[in-house]
Amino acid sequence: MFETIVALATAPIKSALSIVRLSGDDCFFIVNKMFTKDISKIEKSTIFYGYIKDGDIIVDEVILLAYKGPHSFTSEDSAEIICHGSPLIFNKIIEVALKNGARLATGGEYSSRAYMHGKLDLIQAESINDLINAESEESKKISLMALRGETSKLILPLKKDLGDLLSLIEVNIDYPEYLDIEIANHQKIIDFCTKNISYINSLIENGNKGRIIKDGISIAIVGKPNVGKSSILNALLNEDKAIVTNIKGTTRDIVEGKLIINGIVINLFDTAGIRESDDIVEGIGIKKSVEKLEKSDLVIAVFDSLNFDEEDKEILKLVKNKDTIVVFNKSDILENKDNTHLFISALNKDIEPLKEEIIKRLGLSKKNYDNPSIANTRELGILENIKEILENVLIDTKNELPIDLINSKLKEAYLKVLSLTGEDNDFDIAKEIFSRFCVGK
Ligand SMILES: Nc1nc2c(ncn2[C@@H]2O[C@H](COP(=O)(O)OP(=O)(O)O)[C@@H](O)[C@H]2O)c(=O)[nH]1
Ligand SMILES: [Mg+2]
Repeated sequence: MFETIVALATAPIKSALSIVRLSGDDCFFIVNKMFTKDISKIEKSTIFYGYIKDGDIIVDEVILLAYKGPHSFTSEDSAEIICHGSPLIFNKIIEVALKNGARLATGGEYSSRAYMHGKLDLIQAESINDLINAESEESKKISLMALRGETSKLILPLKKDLGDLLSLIEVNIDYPEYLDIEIANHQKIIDFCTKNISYINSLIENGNKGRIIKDGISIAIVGKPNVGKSSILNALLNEDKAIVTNIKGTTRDIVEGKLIINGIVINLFDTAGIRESDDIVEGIGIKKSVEKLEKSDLVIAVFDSLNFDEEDKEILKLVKNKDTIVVFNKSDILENKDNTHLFISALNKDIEPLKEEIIKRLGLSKKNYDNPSIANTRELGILENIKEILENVLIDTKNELPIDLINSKLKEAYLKVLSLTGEDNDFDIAKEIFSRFCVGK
Protein backbone atom coordinates (compact mmCIF):
# COMPACT_ATOMS: atom_id res chain seq x y z
CA MET A 1 0.00 0.00 0.00
CA PHE A 2 1.53 3.25 -1.09
CA GLU A 3 -0.12 6.23 0.56
CA THR A 4 -0.81 9.17 -1.69
CA ILE A 5 1.74 11.90 -1.16
CA VAL A 6 1.52 15.55 -2.14
CA ALA A 7 4.15 18.28 -2.45
CA LEU A 8 5.04 21.43 -4.27
CA ALA A 9 7.54 20.56 -7.00
CA THR A 10 8.53 24.11 -7.86
CA ALA A 11 10.08 26.85 -5.70
CA PRO A 12 7.84 28.13 -2.87
CA ILE A 13 7.78 31.65 -4.26
CA LYS A 14 5.54 33.87 -6.33
CA SER A 15 5.98 33.05 -10.02
CA ALA A 16 3.95 32.67 -13.21
CA LEU A 17 3.09 29.03 -12.59
CA SER A 18 3.69 26.40 -9.93
CA ILE A 19 3.39 22.62 -9.91
CA VAL A 20 1.79 20.54 -7.18
CA ARG A 21 2.47 16.82 -7.46
CA LEU A 22 0.55 13.84 -6.14
CA SER A 23 1.41 10.16 -6.31
CA GLY A 24 0.08 6.98 -4.71
CA ASP A 25 -2.55 4.26 -4.76
CA ASP A 26 -5.46 6.66 -4.06
CA CYS A 27 -4.15 9.47 -6.22
CA PHE A 28 -7.00 9.44 -8.78
CA PHE A 29 -9.63 8.99 -6.07
CA ILE A 30 -8.29 12.01 -4.18
CA VAL A 31 -7.88 14.14 -7.32
CA ASN A 32 -11.44 13.34 -8.38
CA LYS A 33 -12.69 14.81 -5.11
CA MET A 34 -10.90 18.11 -5.77
CA PHE A 35 -11.05 18.50 -9.56
CA THR A 36 -13.92 19.32 -11.88
CA LYS A 37 -13.24 16.39 -14.23
CA ASP A 38 -13.11 12.62 -13.76
CA ILE A 39 -9.54 11.47 -14.40
CA SER A 40 -9.94 7.84 -13.37
CA LYS A 41 -10.64 6.45 -16.85
CA ILE A 42 -7.35 7.39 -18.51
CA GLU A 43 -5.17 4.74 -20.13
CA LYS A 44 -1.62 6.09 -19.95
CA SER A 45 -1.34 9.83 -19.54
CA THR A 46 -3.72 12.67 -20.31
CA ILE A 47 -3.76 16.44 -20.01
CA PHE A 48 -6.90 17.97 -18.48
CA TYR A 49 -8.07 21.54 -18.24
CA GLY A 50 -10.35 22.34 -15.31
CA TYR A 51 -10.75 23.79 -11.85
CA ILE A 52 -9.46 22.75 -8.44
CA LYS A 53 -12.19 23.07 -5.87
CA ASP A 54 -12.42 22.94 -2.12
CA GLY A 55 -15.89 21.48 -1.69
CA ASP A 56 -17.94 23.84 -3.83
CA ILE A 57 -15.48 26.72 -3.74
CA ILE A 58 -13.22 27.16 -6.78
CA VAL A 59 -9.55 27.47 -5.81
CA ASP A 60 -7.84 27.91 -9.21
CA GLU A 61 -8.06 27.29 -12.92
CA VAL A 62 -5.41 24.66 -13.72
CA ILE A 63 -3.88 22.26 -16.21
CA LEU A 64 -3.71 18.80 -14.73
CA LEU A 65 -1.44 16.07 -16.08
CA ALA A 66 -2.60 12.62 -15.05
CA TYR A 67 -0.40 9.53 -15.38
CA LYS A 68 -1.71 6.02 -14.93
CA GLY A 69 0.87 3.76 -13.23
CA PRO A 70 3.27 2.40 -14.35
CA HIS A 71 3.43 5.19 -16.95
CA SER A 72 4.66 7.78 -14.46
CA PHE A 73 7.89 8.85 -12.82
CA THR A 74 7.11 6.94 -9.63
CA SER A 75 5.37 4.08 -11.45
CA GLU A 76 2.27 4.85 -9.36
CA ASP A 77 -0.91 6.70 -10.37
CA SER A 78 0.25 10.33 -10.34
CA ALA A 79 -0.91 13.83 -11.10
CA GLU A 80 0.81 17.13 -11.66
CA ILE A 81 -1.31 20.20 -11.15
CA ILE A 82 -0.02 23.28 -12.96
CA CYS A 83 -1.59 26.18 -11.10
CA HIS A 84 -1.02 29.91 -10.87
CA GLY A 85 2.19 30.62 -8.98
CA SER A 86 0.89 32.29 -5.87
CA PRO A 87 1.72 30.89 -2.42
CA LEU A 88 -1.93 31.41 -1.46
CA ILE A 89 -3.02 29.17 -4.34
CA PHE A 90 -0.47 26.35 -4.20
CA ASN A 91 -0.69 26.14 -0.42
CA LYS A 92 -4.47 25.94 -0.68
CA ILE A 93 -4.27 23.16 -3.29
CA ILE A 94 -1.93 21.17 -1.02
CA GLU A 95 -4.28 21.79 1.90
CA VAL A 96 -7.27 20.50 -0.11
CA ALA A 97 -5.31 17.39 -1.14
CA LEU A 98 -4.44 16.74 2.51
CA LYS A 99 -8.07 17.23 3.49
CA ASN A 100 -9.07 14.63 0.90
CA GLY A 101 -6.69 11.97 2.15
CA ALA A 102 -3.18 12.68 0.88
CA ARG A 103 -0.22 13.27 3.18
CA LEU A 104 2.78 15.56 2.76
CA ALA A 105 5.72 13.98 0.94
CA THR A 106 9.08 13.85 2.68
CA GLY A 107 12.32 14.92 0.96
CA GLY A 108 13.08 12.74 -2.05
CA GLU A 109 9.99 10.56 -1.55
CA TYR A 110 8.96 10.64 -5.23
CA SER A 111 12.42 9.48 -6.33
CA SER A 112 12.49 6.95 -3.52
CA ARG A 113 9.22 5.44 -4.77
CA ALA A 114 10.56 5.34 -8.33
CA TYR A 115 13.50 3.36 -6.91
CA MET A 116 11.29 1.05 -4.85
CA HIS A 117 9.16 0.25 -7.89
CA GLY A 118 12.28 -0.53 -9.91
CA LYS A 119 12.00 2.51 -12.22
CA LEU A 120 15.43 3.78 -11.24
CA ASP A 121 18.44 2.16 -9.65
CA LEU A 122 20.32 3.95 -6.86
CA ILE A 123 23.00 5.32 -9.17
CA GLN A 124 20.30 6.89 -11.33
CA ALA A 125 18.41 8.17 -8.31
CA GLU A 126 21.51 9.78 -6.81
CA SER A 127 22.15 11.52 -10.10
CA ILE A 128 18.83 13.38 -9.84
CA ASN A 129 20.12 15.30 -6.86
CA ASP A 130 23.44 15.86 -8.59
CA LEU A 131 21.61 17.13 -11.66
CA ILE A 132 19.56 19.61 -9.64
CA ASN A 133 22.70 20.83 -7.88
CA ALA A 134 24.92 20.94 -10.99
CA GLU A 135 26.82 24.21 -11.20
CA SER A 136 28.40 23.82 -14.62
CA GLU A 137 27.45 22.51 -18.04
CA GLU A 138 29.94 19.63 -17.76
CA SER A 139 28.70 18.68 -14.32
CA LYS A 140 25.18 18.51 -15.72
CA LYS A 141 26.39 16.26 -18.54
CA ILE A 142 27.91 13.71 -16.13
CA SER A 143 24.77 13.61 -13.98
CA LEU A 144 22.53 13.26 -17.00
CA MET A 145 24.52 10.26 -18.24
CA ALA A 146 24.03 8.68 -14.83
CA LEU A 147 20.30 9.43 -14.86
CA ARG A 148 19.94 7.80 -18.27
CA GLY A 149 21.47 4.61 -16.88
CA GLU A 150 24.79 4.88 -18.75
CA THR A 151 26.80 4.91 -15.53
CA SER A 152 25.04 1.88 -14.06
CA LYS A 153 26.09 -0.09 -17.14
CA LEU A 154 29.74 0.28 -16.08
CA ILE A 155 29.04 -2.15 -13.23
CA LEU A 156 27.68 -4.89 -15.49
CA PRO A 157 30.94 -6.60 -16.59
CA LEU A 158 32.10 -6.87 -12.97
CA LYS A 159 28.70 -8.13 -11.82
CA LYS A 160 28.56 -10.72 -14.57
CA ASP A 161 32.11 -12.02 -14.03
CA LEU A 162 31.60 -12.27 -10.29
CA GLY A 163 28.18 -13.89 -10.69
CA ASP A 164 29.59 -16.47 -13.12
CA LEU A 165 32.48 -17.30 -10.81
CA LEU A 166 30.23 -17.63 -7.77
CA SER A 167 27.81 -19.95 -9.51
CA LEU A 168 30.66 -22.10 -10.80
CA ILE A 169 32.07 -22.42 -7.27
CA GLU A 170 28.62 -23.23 -5.90
CA VAL A 171 28.10 -25.97 -8.48
CA ASN A 172 31.53 -27.41 -7.67
CA ILE A 173 30.76 -27.42 -3.94
CA ASP A 174 27.21 -28.80 -4.33
CA TYR A 175 27.92 -31.45 -6.98
CA PRO A 176 31.50 -32.68 -6.48
CA GLU A 177 30.58 -36.00 -8.10
CA TYR A 178 29.80 -34.46 -11.52
CA LEU A 179 32.75 -34.93 -13.79
CA ASP A 180 31.58 -32.95 -16.78
CA ILE A 181 31.36 -29.51 -15.15
CA GLU A 182 34.11 -26.95 -15.28
CA ILE A 183 36.38 -26.99 -12.22
CA ALA A 184 36.55 -23.83 -10.11
CA ASN A 185 40.27 -23.99 -9.39
CA HIS A 186 42.56 -21.43 -7.77
CA GLN A 187 43.93 -20.26 -11.09
CA LYS A 188 40.45 -19.27 -12.25
CA ILE A 189 39.98 -17.11 -9.16
CA ILE A 190 43.41 -15.53 -9.60
CA ASP A 191 42.57 -14.68 -13.22
CA PHE A 192 39.22 -13.24 -12.17
CA CYS A 193 40.77 -11.06 -9.45
CA THR A 194 43.62 -9.78 -11.61
CA LYS A 195 41.28 -8.77 -14.40
CA ASN A 196 38.65 -7.19 -12.19
CA ILE A 197 40.96 -5.36 -9.77
CA SER A 198 42.42 -3.64 -12.79
CA TYR A 199 38.91 -2.89 -14.10
CA ILE A 200 37.89 -1.42 -10.72
CA ASN A 201 41.07 0.66 -10.68
CA SER A 202 40.12 2.19 -14.00
CA LEU A 203 36.59 2.87 -12.74
CA ILE A 204 37.99 4.60 -9.65
CA GLU A 205 40.45 6.66 -11.65
CA ASN A 206 37.79 7.84 -14.09
CA GLY A 207 35.33 8.29 -11.25
CA ASN A 208 37.69 10.63 -9.44
CA LYS A 209 38.08 12.69 -12.59
CA GLY A 210 34.31 12.68 -13.00
CA ARG A 211 33.92 13.76 -9.40
CA ILE A 212 36.12 16.77 -10.08
CA ILE A 213 34.03 17.66 -13.12
CA LYS A 214 30.82 17.14 -11.17
CA ASP A 215 31.63 18.66 -7.78
CA GLY A 216 34.44 21.03 -8.71
CA ILE A 217 37.66 21.33 -6.76
CA SER A 218 38.95 23.56 -4.03
CA ILE A 219 42.21 25.41 -4.42
CA ALA A 220 43.91 27.29 -1.59
CA ILE A 221 46.31 30.14 -2.38
CA VAL A 222 49.01 30.26 0.29
CA GLY A 223 52.29 32.02 0.90
CA LYS A 224 53.91 34.52 3.23
CA PRO A 225 52.46 38.07 3.45
CA ASN A 226 52.73 40.44 0.49
CA VAL A 227 53.73 37.95 -2.20
CA GLY A 228 50.51 38.76 -4.09
CA LYS A 229 48.05 36.02 -3.09
CA SER A 230 45.05 38.33 -3.03
CA SER A 231 46.13 39.88 -6.32
CA ILE A 232 46.27 36.38 -7.86
CA LEU A 233 42.77 35.59 -6.59
CA ASN A 234 41.50 38.84 -8.10
CA ALA A 235 43.28 38.20 -11.39
CA LEU A 236 41.90 34.66 -11.64
CA LEU A 237 38.39 35.89 -10.84
CA ASN A 238 38.80 38.99 -12.95
CA GLU A 239 37.30 41.14 -10.21
CA ASP A 240 38.49 43.04 -7.16
CA LYS A 241 37.22 40.61 -4.58
CA ALA A 242 40.04 40.63 -2.03
CA ILE A 243 41.62 43.78 -0.64
CA VAL A 244 45.13 44.35 -1.94
CA THR A 245 47.59 46.66 -0.18
CA ASN A 246 51.32 46.72 0.41
CA ILE A 247 50.70 46.35 4.16
CA LYS A 248 51.60 42.91 5.45
CA GLY A 249 48.70 41.12 7.13
CA THR A 250 45.96 42.79 5.07
CA THR A 251 44.07 39.54 4.42
CA ARG A 252 42.97 38.21 7.79
CA ASP A 253 40.08 35.96 6.92
CA ILE A 254 39.59 33.50 4.08
CA VAL A 255 38.24 35.15 0.92
CA GLU A 256 36.33 32.83 -1.41
CA GLY A 257 35.65 33.01 -5.11
CA LYS A 258 34.19 30.72 -7.73
CA LEU A 259 35.64 30.29 -11.17
CA ILE A 260 34.87 27.99 -14.07
CA ILE A 261 37.82 26.78 -16.14
CA ASN A 262 37.09 24.35 -18.99
CA GLY A 263 33.68 23.69 -17.53
CA ILE A 264 35.01 22.79 -14.10
CA VAL A 265 33.92 24.68 -11.01
CA ILE A 266 36.92 25.86 -9.06
CA ASN A 267 36.40 27.11 -5.53
CA LEU A 268 39.29 29.44 -4.82
CA PHE A 269 40.37 30.41 -1.33
CA ASP A 270 42.67 33.35 -0.68
CA THR A 271 44.25 33.00 2.73
CA ALA A 272 46.04 35.14 5.29
CA GLY A 273 49.80 35.30 4.73
CA ILE A 274 51.57 32.70 6.84
CA ARG A 275 54.26 34.11 9.17
CA GLU A 276 55.14 34.35 12.85
CA SER A 277 52.74 36.93 14.27
CA ASP A 278 51.92 38.33 17.72
CA ASP A 279 48.68 39.85 16.51
CA ILE A 280 45.80 37.74 17.86
CA VAL A 281 43.43 38.35 14.93
CA GLU A 282 46.12 37.73 12.34
CA GLY A 283 47.15 34.61 14.27
CA ILE A 284 43.61 33.20 13.98
CA GLY A 285 43.67 33.98 10.24
CA ILE A 286 46.98 32.14 9.86
CA LYS A 287 45.59 29.11 11.69
CA LYS A 288 42.64 29.13 9.27
CA SER A 289 45.04 29.37 6.32
CA VAL A 290 46.82 26.20 7.39
CA GLU A 291 43.50 24.38 7.91
CA LYS A 292 42.26 25.46 4.49
CA LEU A 293 45.51 24.34 2.90
CA GLU A 294 45.14 20.90 4.43
CA LYS A 295 41.54 20.50 3.26
CA SER A 296 41.95 21.70 -0.32
CA ASP A 297 42.42 19.45 -3.36
CA LEU A 298 45.17 21.58 -4.81
CA VAL A 299 47.41 24.33 -3.41
CA ILE A 300 48.90 27.33 -5.16
CA ALA A 301 52.03 28.25 -3.19
CA VAL A 302 53.06 31.80 -4.04
CA PHE A 303 56.57 33.23 -3.80
CA ASP A 304 58.08 36.53 -4.71
CA SER A 305 60.21 36.32 -7.86
CA LEU A 306 62.93 38.52 -6.39
CA ASN A 307 63.38 37.20 -2.92
CA PHE A 308 63.06 33.77 -1.49
CA ASP A 309 63.89 33.53 2.20
CA GLU A 310 63.61 31.39 5.33
CA GLU A 311 59.88 32.13 5.68
CA ASP A 312 59.32 30.77 2.19
CA LYS A 313 61.14 27.58 3.10
CA GLU A 314 58.64 27.14 5.95
CA ILE A 315 55.80 27.45 3.42
CA LEU A 316 57.37 24.77 1.25
CA LYS A 317 57.55 22.49 4.29
CA LEU A 318 53.86 23.08 4.99
CA VAL A 319 52.77 22.06 1.49
CA LYS A 320 55.13 19.16 0.97
CA ASN A 321 52.40 16.51 1.24
CA LYS A 322 49.89 18.38 -0.91
CA ASP A 323 49.41 18.52 -4.63
CA THR A 324 50.98 21.95 -5.10
CA ILE A 325 51.60 24.41 -7.90
CA VAL A 326 54.58 26.61 -7.04
CA VAL A 327 54.35 30.06 -8.66
CA PHE A 328 56.68 33.01 -8.64
CA ASN A 329 54.69 36.21 -8.74
CA LYS A 330 55.77 39.77 -9.61
CA SER A 331 57.66 38.56 -12.66
CA ASP A 332 57.19 42.08 -14.09
CA ILE A 333 60.03 43.29 -11.88
CA LEU A 334 62.27 40.47 -12.98
CA GLU A 335 64.81 41.04 -15.76
CA ASN A 336 65.47 37.46 -16.79
CA LYS A 337 62.90 34.73 -16.52
CA ASP A 338 64.08 31.16 -16.94
CA ASN A 339 61.84 28.30 -17.95
CA THR A 340 62.41 26.23 -14.85
CA HIS A 341 59.78 28.01 -12.77
CA LEU A 342 56.26 29.21 -13.25
CA PHE A 343 56.45 33.00 -13.44
CA ILE A 344 53.36 35.18 -13.38
CA SER A 345 52.45 38.79 -12.77
CA ALA A 346 49.16 39.25 -10.98
CA LEU A 347 49.59 43.00 -11.28
CA ASN A 348 49.65 42.81 -15.09
CA LYS A 349 47.00 40.05 -15.15
CA ASP A 350 49.66 37.89 -16.78
CA ILE A 351 48.47 34.60 -15.25
CA GLU A 352 47.85 32.33 -18.26
CA PRO A 353 50.71 29.95 -17.29
CA LEU A 354 49.02 29.41 -13.92
CA LYS A 355 45.63 28.69 -15.51
CA GLU A 356 47.25 26.22 -17.91
CA GLU A 357 49.03 24.49 -15.05
CA ILE A 358 45.76 24.19 -13.09
CA ILE A 359 44.11 22.48 -16.07
CA LYS A 360 47.10 20.20 -16.51
CA ARG A 361 47.06 19.20 -12.84
CA LEU A 362 43.40 18.30 -12.99
CA GLY A 363 44.36 15.74 -15.62
CA LEU A 364 41.20 16.30 -17.58
CA SER A 365 40.73 16.06 -21.28
CA LYS A 366 37.55 16.42 -23.30
CA LYS A 367 37.31 12.62 -23.29
CA ASN A 368 36.47 12.58 -19.57
CA TYR A 369 33.47 14.80 -20.10
CA ASP A 370 31.78 12.64 -22.68
CA ASN A 371 32.01 9.28 -20.97
CA PRO A 372 29.99 8.11 -18.01
CA SER A 373 31.91 7.76 -14.76
CA ILE A 374 31.09 6.60 -11.27
CA ALA A 375 31.58 10.04 -9.80
CA ASN A 376 29.55 9.85 -6.64
CA THR A 377 31.34 9.69 -3.27
CA ARG A 378 29.18 6.85 -1.92
CA GLU A 379 29.63 4.80 -5.06
CA LEU A 380 33.39 5.43 -5.18
CA GLY A 381 33.63 4.33 -1.53
CA ILE A 382 31.90 1.05 -2.35
CA LEU A 383 34.23 0.46 -5.30
CA GLU A 384 37.20 0.90 -2.93
CA ASN A 385 35.61 -1.69 -0.59
CA ILE A 386 35.13 -4.19 -3.40
CA LYS A 387 38.69 -3.69 -4.56
CA GLU A 388 39.99 -4.33 -1.04
CA ILE A 389 37.98 -7.55 -0.76
CA LEU A 390 39.25 -8.80 -4.13
CA GLU A 391 42.83 -7.96 -3.16
CA ASN A 392 42.39 -10.10 -0.04
CA VAL A 393 40.83 -12.86 -2.10
CA LEU A 394 43.83 -12.75 -4.41
CA ILE A 395 46.25 -13.18 -1.49
CA ASP A 396 44.16 -16.03 0.00
CA THR A 397 43.96 -17.76 -3.36
CA LYS A 398 47.68 -17.47 -3.98
CA ASN A 399 48.15 -19.03 -0.52
CA GLU A 400 45.86 -21.87 -1.68
CA LEU A 401 43.24 -21.42 1.03
CA PRO A 402 40.23 -23.75 0.64
CA ILE A 403 37.84 -22.52 -2.03
CA ASP A 404 34.79 -22.52 0.25
CA LEU A 405 36.52 -19.97 2.51
CA ILE A 406 37.37 -17.81 -0.48
CA ASN A 407 33.78 -18.21 -1.65
CA SER A 408 32.38 -16.36 1.37
CA LYS A 409 34.57 -13.32 0.63
CA LEU A 410 33.50 -13.38 -3.00
CA LYS A 411 29.87 -13.41 -1.88
CA GLU A 412 30.57 -10.38 0.30
CA ALA A 413 32.04 -8.62 -2.76
CA TYR A 414 28.95 -9.55 -4.78
CA LEU A 415 26.65 -7.97 -2.19
CA LYS A 416 28.72 -4.80 -2.36
CA VAL A 417 28.37 -4.77 -6.15
CA LEU A 418 24.60 -5.04 -5.75
CA SER A 419 24.61 -2.21 -3.23
CA LEU A 420 26.04 0.14 -5.86
CA THR A 421 22.77 0.11 -7.75
CA GLY A 422 20.62 -0.67 -4.69
CA GLU A 423 19.80 -4.20 -5.87
CA ASP A 424 20.64 -5.46 -2.38
CA ASN A 425 17.39 -3.75 -1.27
CA ASP A 426 19.00 -2.10 1.72
CA PHE A 427 16.20 0.40 2.25
CA ASP A 428 17.94 2.08 5.21
CA ILE A 429 20.75 3.25 2.95
CA ALA A 430 18.23 4.29 0.31
CA LYS A 431 16.28 6.25 2.89
CA GLU A 432 19.42 8.08 3.97
CA ILE A 433 20.24 8.95 0.36
CA PHE A 434 16.77 10.20 -0.50
CA SER A 435 16.51 12.27 2.67
CA ARG A 436 19.06 14.65 1.12
CA PHE A 437 16.68 15.45 -1.76
CA CYS A 438 14.25 18.33 -1.89
CA VAL A 439 10.63 17.77 -1.01
CA GLY A 440 8.67 17.36 -4.25
CA LYS A 441 11.47 15.45 -5.99
N1 LIG B 1 55.04 44.44 -9.15
C1 LIG B 1 54.08 43.65 -8.75
N2 LIG B 1 53.43 43.89 -7.59
C2 LIG B 1 52.45 43.05 -7.21
C3 LIG B 1 52.08 41.93 -8.00
N3 LIG B 1 51.10 41.26 -7.35
C4 LIG B 1 50.84 41.95 -6.22
N4 LIG B 1 51.67 43.04 -6.13
C5 LIG B 1 51.71 44.03 -5.06
O1 LIG B 1 52.16 43.43 -3.86
C6 LIG B 1 51.49 43.95 -2.73
C7 LIG B 1 50.81 42.84 -1.95
O2 LIG B 1 49.80 42.26 -2.75
P1 LIG B 1 48.65 41.36 -2.13
O3 LIG B 1 47.91 40.76 -3.26
O4 LIG B 1 47.86 42.13 -1.12
O5 LIG B 1 49.54 40.26 -1.41
P2 LIG B 1 49.13 39.19 -0.31
O6 LIG B 1 49.48 39.74 1.01
O7 LIG B 1 49.96 37.98 -0.62
O8 LIG B 1 47.66 38.90 -0.46
C8 LIG B 1 50.50 44.98 -3.28
O9 LIG B 1 51.08 46.25 -3.16
C9 LIG B 1 50.33 44.58 -4.74
O10 LIG B 1 50.01 45.66 -5.55
C10 LIG B 1 52.79 41.71 -9.23
O11 LIG B 1 52.54 40.77 -9.99
N5 LIG B 1 53.76 42.59 -9.53
MG1 LIG C 1 46.17 39.07 0.89
